[in-house]
Amino acid sequence: MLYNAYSQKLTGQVRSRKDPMSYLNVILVGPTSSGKTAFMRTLCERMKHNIIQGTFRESKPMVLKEPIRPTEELYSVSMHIEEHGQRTALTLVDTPGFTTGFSVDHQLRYIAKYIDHQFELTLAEETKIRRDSKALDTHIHACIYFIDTKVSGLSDVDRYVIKLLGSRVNVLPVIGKADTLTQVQRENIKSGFRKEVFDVLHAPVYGYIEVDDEDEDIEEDGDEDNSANSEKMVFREKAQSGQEEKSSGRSLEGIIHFLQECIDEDDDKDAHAMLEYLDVVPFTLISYEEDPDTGRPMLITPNSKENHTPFGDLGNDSDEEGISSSPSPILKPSKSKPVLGRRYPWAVVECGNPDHCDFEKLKMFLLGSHRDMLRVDTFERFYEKYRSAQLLNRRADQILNLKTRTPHVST
Ligand SMILES: Nc1nc2c(ncn2[C@@H]2O[C@H](COP(=O)(O)OP(=O)(O)OP(=O)(O)O)[C@@H](O)[C@H]2O)c(=O)[nH]1
Ligand SMILES: [Mg+2]
Repeated sequence: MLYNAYSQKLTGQVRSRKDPMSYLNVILVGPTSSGKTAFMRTLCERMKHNIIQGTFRESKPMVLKEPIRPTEELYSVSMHIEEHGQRTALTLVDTPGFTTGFSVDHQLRYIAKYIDHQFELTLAEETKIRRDSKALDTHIHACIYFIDTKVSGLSDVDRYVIKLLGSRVNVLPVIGKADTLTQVQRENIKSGFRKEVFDVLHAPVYGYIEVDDEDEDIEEDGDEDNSANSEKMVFREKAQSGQEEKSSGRSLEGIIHFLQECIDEDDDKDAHAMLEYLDVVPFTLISYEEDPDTGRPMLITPNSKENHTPFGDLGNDSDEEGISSSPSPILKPSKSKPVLGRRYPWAVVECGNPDHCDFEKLKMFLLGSHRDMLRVDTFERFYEKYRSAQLLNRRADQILNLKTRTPHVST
């Protein structure tokens, strides 16, 4: 039972390439004003010391430099990041938030089409006689989904999003504007969401793992080799098969038990990472407070009540802290240095403080422990499904064309 079979395959692919850069493309989706754009800005700001010089690009000029306003059309920013000795070509795609009613369906279908289009590019490349060896990986590897925090459990929109997008991309649920929620409210939202997603709906979010009963028997018998067993581990998208309401399947407890077995047997590092993820999801996020005139982050020192000024521009190498370039996984920001955060009359909340929210954990998962799993999962599960569906469609079209063209010979 080798959980990390996925990442082993990927590591092989990466090593055999000349370019050691891994591509990670993340899309931000959710209701309007849930904090998507602010999160993107906070992430870019937090990583600015790790961006390899000259690699920052934006599809819409100055998009991160203006004061924040509702996003009207999809845009992206990309950069090459170096963290923990790993290089990642990171692209973040921001989307307009959806409002209730008819337009949710319309907007979601647009996002789904955008994701499918990236698969189509690969399929077109694969079917060329001469392939471009420098073709980029434009697949969307993760969808950070800002859940509706106004209801307990899942809203109708949440269900629809997870159903539609969970069959084509790894959906990572998050709770935006976590500073507006008390500790108890956060815990209720988290536990309500987890229970409904994993135990009731068995919804296809990232981390939902299903293991066939049959495979469990084989594993218990111990008469199959590890790689064979690992191949039998199945991540399934219930929504796509229309089974999301079925009450059978793996509960969160069952998934955790399965992962724990992988760890006990093989000290499997991917299973460790998945266990850590399941312990946190959905992630609470807090984004920085911006200067309303410039859009730059307010300079906030945790203990100071003095007036504050904006940080320097993205890409400037200033020494503000809280945006440390240190490779250590999660830092508690220093008490005297400026941090990215939000100031209230009674306290300062810090985006990067693990006691305040899960921002640092999400960043670490995306760029570190889950990066390769997200990529392999996208290629082996979602792209493969898209590819086979397209090829089947094409074959069906060909057969249909042949039939209509074949002259009917009467006897
Ligand atoms: N208190 C608090 N406010 C936030 C946070 N993140 C964003 N905001 C504020 O919420 C408002 C909307 O934030 P955006 O990031 O533009 O939200 P969005 O989801 O991108 O909205 P659309 O582009 O319309 O879909 C802005 O005024 C932000 O300053 C947060 O973590 N805490
Ligand atoms: Mg926005």
